Amino acid sequence: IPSDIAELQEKFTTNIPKNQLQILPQLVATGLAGIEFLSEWLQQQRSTEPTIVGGAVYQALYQSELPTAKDFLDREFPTGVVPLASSVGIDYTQLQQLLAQRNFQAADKLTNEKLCELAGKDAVQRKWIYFTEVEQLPTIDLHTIDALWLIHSEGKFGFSVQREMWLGMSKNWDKLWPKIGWKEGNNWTRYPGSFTWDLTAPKGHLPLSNQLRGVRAISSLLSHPAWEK
Ligand code: UYC
Repeated sequence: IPSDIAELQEKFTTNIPKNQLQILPQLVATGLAGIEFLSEWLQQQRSTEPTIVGGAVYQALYQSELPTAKDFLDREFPTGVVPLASSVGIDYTQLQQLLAQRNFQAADKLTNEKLCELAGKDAVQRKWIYFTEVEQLPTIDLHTIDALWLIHSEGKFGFSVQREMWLGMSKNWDKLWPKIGWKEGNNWTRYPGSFTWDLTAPKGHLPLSNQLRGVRAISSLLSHPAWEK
């Protein structure tokens, strides 16, 4: 291994997450050596909880055109790095795939469908979730959905991100909306065309919660016991 590549690898291994994310594209640019190194690194992370950096490495391998990377992921991480746990037998494979493909719009729609499924048949029929149904949503499933968004967005998206921002603004919705790009001045962002369906979006932008029926549902969701540490 050329010494500059070895140095990048060493830097990646020893650095804090923020710097690891910065080094990642340079490692990928080193080609096969970088891909093999990152595969091994990801394999070693198996024993720990999934992390933002782990998600970014998975994503880098997923997006690389190299068959080595594809074979590795198919073999070792066929459903990604987040365990797809559900306490009610719901399958999150498709959500994981859409997020891995960076199809954030379809993933957002599916997330809403999954929340309805979790809430029960009334919600599935109505196609939106009523605020009184939110409290009973299973914590394990909310954690899975949130971890999928978080880990496939370098920590940018997810309910837990929205919750932290909301709490940081003393639960003031009028402050939160512009911060997460849901409102600008007096104008609500129009669904779907005016939302930003990629990682250039502001922090907390996704997943969406339609505000047509008021804040009670998102308020319950961001207050769910699942997010208590
Ligand atoms: N929409 O404006 N939204 C829809 C958002 C509002 C409206 C869906 C988010 C404001 C209508 C999603 C925002 C508003 C429909 C979102 C937003 C409004 C619709 C599809 C910024 C008018 C068709 C899923 C807060 C002033 C509804 C769904 C229907 C759809 C998301 C209008 C995900 C985050 C107050 C008319 N909007 N929504 O829920 O029943 O239908 O056909 O929030």
